[in-house]
Amino acid sequence: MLKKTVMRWALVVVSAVLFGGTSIAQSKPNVVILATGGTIAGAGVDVTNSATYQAAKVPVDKLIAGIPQLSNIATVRGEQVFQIASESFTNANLLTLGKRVAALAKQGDVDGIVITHGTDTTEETAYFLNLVVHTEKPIVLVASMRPGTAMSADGMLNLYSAVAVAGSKDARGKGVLVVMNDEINSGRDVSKSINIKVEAFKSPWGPLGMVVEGKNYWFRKLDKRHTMNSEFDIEKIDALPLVEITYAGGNVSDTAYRAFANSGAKAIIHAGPGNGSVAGPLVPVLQEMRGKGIQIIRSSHVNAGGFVLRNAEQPDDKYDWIVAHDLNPQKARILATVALTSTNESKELQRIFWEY
Ligand code: DAS
Repeated sequence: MLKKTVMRWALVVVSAVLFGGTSIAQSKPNVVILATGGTIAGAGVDVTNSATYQAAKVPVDKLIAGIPQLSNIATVRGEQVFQIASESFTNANLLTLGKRVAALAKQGDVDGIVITHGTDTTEETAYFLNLVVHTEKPIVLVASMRPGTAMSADGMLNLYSAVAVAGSKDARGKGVLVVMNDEINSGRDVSKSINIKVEAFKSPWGPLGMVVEGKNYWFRKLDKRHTMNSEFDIEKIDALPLVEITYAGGNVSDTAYRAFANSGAKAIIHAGPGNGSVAGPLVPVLQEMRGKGIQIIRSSHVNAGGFVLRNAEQPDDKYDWIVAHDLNPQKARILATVALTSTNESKELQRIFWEY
């Protein structure tokens, strides 16, 4: 009888270890939530206010207290890094946040990091961290389209899902991630594609996976260089150069380009229509800027994602211009900002735009 009991228990322990049993084999991961503000910390006057509210009001401890189920999937603690709407993010904010993330990622008692953020510039912060933080640990940005005070608020489930992904071993080494609306997107690819739906964040090449009831389902990996495989390291960056974006459509003038050049911009992202096209009268102006040592980077502001190739409609080789590949203008600004901390050589910069 005793022998049978021992055998049964041994089977239970082995199966728990092999198949991820809940109580015996697994201890909960340690996840740190860095709060920066945004709608996920927003508050409206009435439950019907899904679009009228103030961002960056609710502190991180209240966000955590609002989801007691977090303690079932991770040991969570919060830090309030900023409390701002993300359209107000500056390069200084990126540096501060990047250095805090890198420091936490080196701690043995941290298994994953969640960053609550405004939706407006999540795509920029996520790409920046993807470029400069050297860690395999999951770094997950999360936001919401509706404040927590509204009916059918999306922030609670987004934050629960983000903590689940950040605490997952199978999310390691995939680069910085953005979890929104059940999808897991790459911080490199994803951008806010519409400003009024909960299904707002899209990657032109599709999500990396899904997270449903705290479980991850992966479909692909990011091919571009990131995190551990990046040549850029936040621990060696203490200042970020000024890179500006000019938005060009019909009837474009040279006013903004000249103003940015005079303000000390090291690079100008030309957010052009179509294939990052440059209006005829603007070509000599950009050549003049390039002659002054300012890098000219052609990107496209087409909605579903541009794909700017060298020498397709503009003689980039002849003008010594750079193309932003598939990066939208705001992502091109982030990459140019980081790349210019290590080189101002056009061929090197173009290599970086192909690789990251
Ligand atoms: N202003 C927006 C921001 O902070 C609110 C939001 O959507 O998060 O990005």
